[in-house]
Amino acid sequence: MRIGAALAIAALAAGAAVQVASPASAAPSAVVSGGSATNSVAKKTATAVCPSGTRVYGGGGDVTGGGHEVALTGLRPASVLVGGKFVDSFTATAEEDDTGYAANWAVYAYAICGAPQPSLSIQRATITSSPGTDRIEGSVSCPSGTAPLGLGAEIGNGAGNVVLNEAIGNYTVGPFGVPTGWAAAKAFTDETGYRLTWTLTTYAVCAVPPPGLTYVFTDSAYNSVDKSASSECPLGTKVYGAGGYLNYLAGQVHFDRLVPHGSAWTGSDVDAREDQTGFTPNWWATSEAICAR
Ligand SMILES: [Ca+2]
Ligand SMILES: [Ca+2]
Ligand SMILES: [Ca+2]
Repeated sequence: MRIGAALAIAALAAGAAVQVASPASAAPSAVVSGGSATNSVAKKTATAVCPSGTRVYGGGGDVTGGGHEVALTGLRPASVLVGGKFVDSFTATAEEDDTGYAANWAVYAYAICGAPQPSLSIQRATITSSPGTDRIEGSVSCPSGTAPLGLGAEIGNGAGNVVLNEAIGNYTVGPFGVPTGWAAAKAFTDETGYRLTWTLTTYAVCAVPPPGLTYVFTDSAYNSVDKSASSECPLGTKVYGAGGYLNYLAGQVHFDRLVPHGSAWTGSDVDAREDQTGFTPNWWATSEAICAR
């Protein structure tokens, strides 16, 4: 894998003239999962660990059995060096609402993993709430020349009173014609508010743009019921990362599921739900799939 990355970097440095005879596939090579226990503990996490020699591109999380009272509150790509080798993973966290939830439920994490990508890094930024704040909007930029392959967002110290509302990213041309990679996240306090201090961390897994890099956004129906949205990658590409967005800026709708999908991992899904007491206005959900060859 290291040799493949070195060849890829050499090819980039030399421009299009260099052809690598058998380049390492840039596409994700594995989607792995991990699950929590199934019980009624109020906050649980699950971690999916990438196979040895692969790096995390992105991932997702899925709550099962959570009804309208358990929300995804953390989607976190991570990388640690163990004995000089990267051990990469994706962790999903879910929490019961502030009034609790009697039934048993579980959370699953999915990690999209593959060959090391040139200049891969995990960027993060944390914002702490001010007293009485009902929302935090966070963002991170990718290092120059790199684009987000995967996304993440995580609430700290929300104690079931704060839900994620957005984890999206893109590679867009800025005011001076320079492409910039970025990720953004939002979180909101619930219907009854929250007095304590909480945090939102935004994550982006950044790398040199792989061939065919495309950001696909798909909106659900616009109404006042639980809903899903699915994004399909262009033919010949696979999903590297998943994201989502809930258009209504309130803490009364949440992510129940935000995952890569398909037997060949060619898209992503978002399932979004209203809270325990429901939510009257119309709203929609958007899924994002970050796709490349
Ligand atoms: Ca409850
Ligand atoms: Ca509350
Ligand atoms: Ca409500």
